[in-house]
Amino acid sequence: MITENHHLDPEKAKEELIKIYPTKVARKRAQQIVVNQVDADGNVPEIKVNTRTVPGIITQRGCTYAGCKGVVLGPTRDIVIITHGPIGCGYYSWLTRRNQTDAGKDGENFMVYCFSTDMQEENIIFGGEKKLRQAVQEAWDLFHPKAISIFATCPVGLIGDDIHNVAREMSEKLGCNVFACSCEGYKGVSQSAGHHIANNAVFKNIVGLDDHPVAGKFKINLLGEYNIGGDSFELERIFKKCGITLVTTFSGNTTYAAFTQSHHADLNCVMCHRSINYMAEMMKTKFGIPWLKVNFIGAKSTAKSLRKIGEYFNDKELSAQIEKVIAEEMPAVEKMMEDVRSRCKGKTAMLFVGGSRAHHYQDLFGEIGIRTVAAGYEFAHRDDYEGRKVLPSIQVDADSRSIEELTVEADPKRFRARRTEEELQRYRENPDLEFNDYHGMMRQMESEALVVDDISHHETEKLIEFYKPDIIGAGIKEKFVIQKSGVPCKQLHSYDYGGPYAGFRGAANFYCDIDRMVNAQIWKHVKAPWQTHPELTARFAS
Ligand code: CFM
Repeated sequence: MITENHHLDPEKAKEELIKIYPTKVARKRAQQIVVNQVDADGNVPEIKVNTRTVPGIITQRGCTYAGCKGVVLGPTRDIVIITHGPIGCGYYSWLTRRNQTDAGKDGENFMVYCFSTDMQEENIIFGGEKKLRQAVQEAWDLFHPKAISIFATCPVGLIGDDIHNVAREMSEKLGCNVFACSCEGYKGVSQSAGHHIANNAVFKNIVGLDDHPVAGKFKINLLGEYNIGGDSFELERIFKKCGITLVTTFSGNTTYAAFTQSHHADLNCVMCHRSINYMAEMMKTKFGIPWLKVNFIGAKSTAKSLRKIGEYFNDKELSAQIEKVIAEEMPAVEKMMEDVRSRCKGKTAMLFVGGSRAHHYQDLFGEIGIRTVAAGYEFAHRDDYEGRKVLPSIQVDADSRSIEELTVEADPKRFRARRTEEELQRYRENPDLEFNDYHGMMRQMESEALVVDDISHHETEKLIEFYKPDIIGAGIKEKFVIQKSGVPCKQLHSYDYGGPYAGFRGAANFYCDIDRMVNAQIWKHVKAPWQTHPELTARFAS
């Protein structure tokens, strides 16, 4: 059933979103909200992104510390993670992201702990390095971990504690790999800066430390998969069944030791391009490992991604096994897909999430006939929207410039070209493969869909009024505002305690969860407080 809403003019929607803003703000937002147009060559309009949020606007974004400590390094179980700062940053980022892990054979899992230097006023005034040294020592004495990482919070950068020097000193003293990240919350415009800082830290301090050969055939790393709700568990199951050797994931359900061996892989598969593309590029330059963009969100997408891997390795046996696995897994998922689609077809979704899921989940919704009418990222860059081909034309501003760009060169001993020039050429000619490339979200979205970067609270409300979508995928900060408007909200960060949603079984889980949400009658009866009590309505004075 297609409702009349679908004929609404997206330009009108855009106007609605920004008309309340002061002129300067409206002008800025107008460049960050784009009506999608895909031409025959796959070109899409330019969108302005990765810029500072206007103060006062309620944004979905997080901070640089969150992207570094929480997102990229947090999911690795056996690295002790010390937050250097006042207790709040550590405490409120403790176990709030659902990156799951195995206990591990050695039982070394520090993810359940919250390590913080708990800086007090005295440390802010006289410096916190002494306290940080003590904290590292204490962590070492208690756990003897393989590595300890230190994460700076805002005050640390402001008072100028030299955390890298402390890390060096303690590394020598303890004989343990101690390293630090200058990921002060204010360092970038969002958590995206933190991803880059974490990529640099892991690459500089861990990747390539263990040269012992890794056993197994068809060795890959999975980059940008963080085991939210157990996604990595499902993907590990599938890889194993296909006979693909997973050296490490960056960084869901993995270990320090696996990172140290990651340079033995022959292919890097990139799931979340935003958070980990730096690592893929650096490993390509230093070790000669090419990368492919994959998406394991959606059953058909999973099959497609497995086939991409098969094509890269160009091995008959592997390809046959991949086909066998797909043939075994698909019927059950497809049966459920058809059933759920019969109840969801024609419904609409809006997705506003992070830096990759607003794209990936469109596949999953599409499989059950739900169209994405509007979508956007919180903190992605133009390449995530428009594809990597725009990289040369991205202007580097002051905010991006404050993040270190590592100079990486081919390792004189360990660089190994994985494929011949001929093979590389063949891969490049196949656009479907996305070989060392990512086409971005907009190219896959339909023309006329609305693309909104760094959406605000006000704009979310306006979009709901305008499109009346059947479901919105977003996060905890938005969830209850959306639901009070009578629209179900699926949390696509934490999965609302559900999941896994990746791979074949994950897709089936997702279909069921969405079926239950969009077909529940309860949402039609929800009245927001301001609908029943109009005196609660407020207006901006600008
Ligand atoms: Fe990548 Fe992520 Fe995402 Fe992300 Fe995140 Fe996340 Fe996300 Mo929340 S790494 S960009 S910083 S896929 S925590 S697992 S869900 S915003 S869309």
